[in-house]
Amino acid sequence: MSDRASGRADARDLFESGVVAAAAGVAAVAGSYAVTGLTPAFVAAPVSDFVVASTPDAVITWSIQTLGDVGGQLGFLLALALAVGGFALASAAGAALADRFAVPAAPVAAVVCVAVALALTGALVPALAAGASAGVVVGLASLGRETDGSGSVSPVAARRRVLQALAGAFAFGGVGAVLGSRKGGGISTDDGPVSAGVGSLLAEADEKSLDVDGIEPLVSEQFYQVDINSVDPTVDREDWTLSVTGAVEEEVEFDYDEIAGTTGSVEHRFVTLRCVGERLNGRKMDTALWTGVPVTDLLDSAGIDAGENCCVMLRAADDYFEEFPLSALREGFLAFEMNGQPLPRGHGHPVRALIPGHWGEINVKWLTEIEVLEEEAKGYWEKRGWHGTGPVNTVAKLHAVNRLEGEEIQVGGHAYAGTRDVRKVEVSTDGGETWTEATLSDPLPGEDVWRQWEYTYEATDPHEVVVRATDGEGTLQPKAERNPFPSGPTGWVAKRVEP
Ligand SMILES: Nc1nc2c(c(=O)[nH]1)N[C@H]1C(S)=C(S)[C@@H](COP(=O)(O)O)O[C@H]1N2
Ligand SMILES: [Mo]
Repeated sequence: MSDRASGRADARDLFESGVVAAAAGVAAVAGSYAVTGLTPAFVAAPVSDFVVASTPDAVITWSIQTLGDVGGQLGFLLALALAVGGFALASAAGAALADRFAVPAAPVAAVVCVAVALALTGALVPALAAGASAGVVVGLASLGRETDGSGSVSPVAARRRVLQALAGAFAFGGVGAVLGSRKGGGISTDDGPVSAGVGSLLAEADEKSLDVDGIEPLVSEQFYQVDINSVDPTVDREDWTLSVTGAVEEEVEFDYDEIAGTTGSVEHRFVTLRCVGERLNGRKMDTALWTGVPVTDLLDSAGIDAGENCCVMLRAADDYFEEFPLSALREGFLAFEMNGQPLPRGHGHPVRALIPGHWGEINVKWLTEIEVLEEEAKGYWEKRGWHGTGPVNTVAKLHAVNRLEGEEIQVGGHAYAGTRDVRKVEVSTDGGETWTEATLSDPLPGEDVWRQWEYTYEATDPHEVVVRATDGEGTLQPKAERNPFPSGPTGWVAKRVEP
């Protein structure tokens, strides 16, 4: 064989091996996902944590403000790609090793992939699935591996190897995606029956909801979700504990039954949450009916002298932590049900904190520890420059513009001012020159609940609609426009309407 020809054959070998390795990488990630779904045992989960941890804070802040949820999705795609690349390298290394010792490539590639997966997640069964899937793809590809006598694979056989490997990757990818997407992390999301107390409160919310197309009812149908990680922790109710530590007379620990079983103090509360990082007219503001217990009793049993302690640090199973005043926690609530169902995994199963009137970020999910502090410290987001531990800003959102009969136009949305409540919402249909009061939904029981607003008028020419809320203390929502970073968006929502 000429040098040129053998050079070409080498290049072809390299290309083939690359494709086979990439296919094995896809199969490994898919095989793991098939067993784990989107849980921490999925091989891409630690890779995703690593991507988040290595992204500069300024990039994350920029992404939150300009890309919104898409930023997190892009980050997770990057993590998936890195995981596929990592397992491609692992199976290529396995194949090279096998080649050197003249043993079959598939089992060696499988073993190397199992080792890598184990090192990433520590979970044996998904690691075995990742390794087996990669091994099968490498094995499929070597079925076509006859050589042409010179040590090189013939072009036809090479093409067959590549096609077999790709077919394997597609098959594993497809089956893995389907199987994995059915796993919910062990917490059932089926709607079971709700207690009588919850049922009548939900019915009340339904009745009080305004009849406006295009806005959420008073109890949200789709509750937003914000997490520091792409993959939520899976915390078992039976294994979960909550400890009260730090500057206390005696550290105490509670298990789930001790929290949820204290039937005497169980309450249902309507509570609205809003994320400090959302856009002014964004959708990260929602309301649910939560069932739980007041925090004060737990604090009292640990013995805290409120006078001497400034604040608390709440810690969670996803390594999230937020600090805020002890006085705010004293008003707080530990929720274990949402709209009459066990707290869903994405919202903090089994127990989360709800702190009245404050930005969403201190409403810590998957809560594991309440540490009482004598000196102030910074939480996860405050270390990154945010100021999101305080009370929410007042806002009126404009989410619906409906054309009714004739020249009638209906606009509507939600207004929220935390524990200050909403006194009125005003609408201008001439760009802010004149204002009219909108109809507000009747208040729901609770101290930290949004309202809906609605306004119907007639118009034939294009115009600008502006809305603004006034809180229960009589303070008008500030007009000055500010970005979400660092302490939440401000301004009045305005929208051009063309009848
Ligand atoms: N453990 C934990 N708690 C958390 C978060 C988190 O990433 N981890 N995100 C916080 C933020 S920024 C917000 S806005 C709310 C959102 O709650 P939700 O996802 O139930 O809507 O949860 C807060 N609690
Ligand atoms: Mo948030």
